[in-house]
Amino acid sequence: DSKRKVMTLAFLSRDDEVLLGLKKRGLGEGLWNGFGGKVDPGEDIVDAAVREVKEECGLSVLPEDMEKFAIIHFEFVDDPVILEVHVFRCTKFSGAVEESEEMSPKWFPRNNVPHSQMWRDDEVWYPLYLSGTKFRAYFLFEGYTTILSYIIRDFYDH
Ligand code: 8OG
Repeated sequence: DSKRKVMTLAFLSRDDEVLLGLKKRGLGEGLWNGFGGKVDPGEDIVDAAVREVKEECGLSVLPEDMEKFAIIHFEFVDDPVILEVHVFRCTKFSGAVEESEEMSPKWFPRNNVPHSQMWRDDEVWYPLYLSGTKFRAYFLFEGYTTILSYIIRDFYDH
């Protein structure tokens, strides 16, 4: 299915803080987000998540410490491409936080992230991340700021 783009997104946390990056270019520019990007052809999704975290914020995560908690599909009106985003939580990592060309990283209190400067859908599902719930979701966007409809269900439902 050539119209499906598989992507990763990882949230690293320590104590009561979560590391977000201010995106400096491309999709989501000007927004705070976890770290991630496109999975390369033939690349394992977890390996891609590890690679993107390293590239974008300098931290190293072992593949077994990438805990998948969500798969979110995004569709945009008048765009045939469906984004399939695999979302991970990590509490174990090593190295030092470094700014990259793509992201400017900063620790935030986990309970107080800047929702007005994040993707609109995050406000809907971020509480599930905080509570440790696994889920699947689908969001239909018009442009990049209007959610027309969405569905959230248990991770293990089909
Ligand atoms: O390759 P690039 O850096 O452009 O990848 C985009 C990143 O943004 C990737 O990690 C997936 C993530 N992303 C979306 N849509 C949304 C969204 O609606 N919310 C959040 N939190 N992240 C998103 O592509």
